[in-house]
Amino acid sequence: MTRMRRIATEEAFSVPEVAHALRDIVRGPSSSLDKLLCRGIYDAETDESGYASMNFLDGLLDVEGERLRQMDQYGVDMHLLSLTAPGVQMFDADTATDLAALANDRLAEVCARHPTRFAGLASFAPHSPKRAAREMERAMGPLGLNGFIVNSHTNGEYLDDPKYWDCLEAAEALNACIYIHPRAASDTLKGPLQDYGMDSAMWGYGVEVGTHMVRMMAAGVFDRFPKLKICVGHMGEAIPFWIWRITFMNSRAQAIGRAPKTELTMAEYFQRNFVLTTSGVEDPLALRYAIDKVGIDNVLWSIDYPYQPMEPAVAFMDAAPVSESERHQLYHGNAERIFHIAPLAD
Ligand code: 1DF
Ligand code: MN
Repeated sequence: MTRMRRIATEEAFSVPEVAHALRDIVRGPSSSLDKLLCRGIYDAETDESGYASMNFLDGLLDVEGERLRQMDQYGVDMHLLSLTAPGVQMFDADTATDLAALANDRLAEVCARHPTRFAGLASFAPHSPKRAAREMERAMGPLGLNGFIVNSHTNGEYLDDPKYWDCLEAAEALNACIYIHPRAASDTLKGPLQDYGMDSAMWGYGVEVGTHMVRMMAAGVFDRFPKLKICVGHMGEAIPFWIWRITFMNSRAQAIGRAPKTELTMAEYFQRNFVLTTSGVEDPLALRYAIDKVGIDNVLWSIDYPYQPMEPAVAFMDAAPVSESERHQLYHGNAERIFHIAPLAD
């Protein structure tokens, strides 16, 4: 008897070139809320958030050292790596396009060196959508990567905006899932999220990505791209809990002309077009609820390393109140299907 394969699906990394470019951004004039956290990670001397003391940068830049050692120690077979938030979306479109390609090259190299230990989600620059679509084809073709990552808004705009639809069209055509990961709330959303440490993972990230998801569903994006798959972390960014009310209120808004007509209900889009991962929500009741709400085929395990420690994420899923066949799907079956990861030979 071998133990169950464990594939973690929201695992962050970076490369020195992107880290340096983010340090330049935090020293520049931008007033974006992402600067708070990015200072803590990339420019420790100017940190005002306290993040610097967590020393995330070492964990992000390391893939084949300490990370792999911990994966061995805790029985984590594979990390599905993605360039950490905010990815390339704070850079101008040309820089973002170049750095996405560079990060994707590095990612493909590390996956090729360790084909059973690492898979990867490719970055792209939404603000140059035509070039992004070509990079997406390169990533799923010659680079052999496994899907895409985008860090929510780009310059305060969301993927319901048709200017980004080349990217959605490419993902759908490639049968490749887009993981919408958080970044700090856009300038137009950030106001009351800036105090008490609420800006990032405690609350702001979920507000940002949940808003993004509802915008896409309510805009009818999935009528245009019915086969598009979107993955979100953090047990669905609270949407599983809200979806009944979102559905009810959206149908009312449609009836009185406040929302566009859509072919399906919000609940139907959520069921058909979204999958979710457990990152950073190690609550057995929330897991059970999410599975019962969206179906066992649509929930995947993740750690969110290095922002969350590996050992408790494994302990959580080992002990979760699910059947053994459900645990198989959570730990690897769904990840293999959604992210084109070869199953292990029996
Ligand atoms: C944090 C959390 C940072 C997540 C992240 O990337 C991140 C954090 C900069 O705790 O500040 O990916 N997360 O996904 O929850
Ligand atoms: Mn994360």
